[in-house]
Amino acid sequence: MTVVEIRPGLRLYKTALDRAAQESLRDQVREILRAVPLFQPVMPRTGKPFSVRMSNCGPLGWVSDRAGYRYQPDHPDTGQAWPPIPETLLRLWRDLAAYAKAPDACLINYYDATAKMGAHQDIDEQDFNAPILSVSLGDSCRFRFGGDTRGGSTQSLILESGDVLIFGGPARKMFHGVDRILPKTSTLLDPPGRINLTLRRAR
Ligand code: MD3
Ligand code: FE
Repeated sequence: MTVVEIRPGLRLYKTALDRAAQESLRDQVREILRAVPLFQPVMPRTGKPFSVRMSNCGPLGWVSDRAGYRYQPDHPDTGQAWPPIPETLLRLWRDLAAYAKAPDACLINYYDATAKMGAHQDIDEQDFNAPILSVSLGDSCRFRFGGDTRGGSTQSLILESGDVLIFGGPARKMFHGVDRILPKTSTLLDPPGRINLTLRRAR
């Protein structure tokens, strides 16, 4: 594992998870998704669907529907409580995030080859002192990030399967998104695509 400080508060751990650890985490996510299947979030007010499908684990999960963005304890379609966060992820948080409190939310994003995520800030949480930890599995993507206002200069980097990114301190409220998935760059997932797991403190 090699660590790169991209900018203050933004650290990239290349291959924090080796292939065996990625396979194990993939299998745990597959089990979680049997209990709480991917749902199709839509934009508040307009109802326009996201191209990314989502689910969650942990005490709270992030959802988006016509009523707005929020954290809630259960699946928006079935009412099923979110399953616990896998131990592998909690260990990454303990080892890399350097934050006293455990995460209370883990968003699971699934991207097929055509999915992307527009530039946004993560500001639905109550505790901005807590960092956010993100784990990538499957196909690589081009991740884009900028400053704390929309429309300034941006940088991009390629995230690969097993990479972990941590956003804290001055990087916590930066704009970011996923430009595109790079198809056929990984054999980890079947069906192919990319899974991103994001650990947060919502409350
Ligand atoms: C920077 N997910 O779920 S992960 C998200 O790859 C999200 O699925 C992207 O943005 C994905 O909200 C990017 C990296 C990430 C996550 C949270 C952040 C970057 C962040 C919070 C603050 C700043
Ligand atoms: Fe985000």
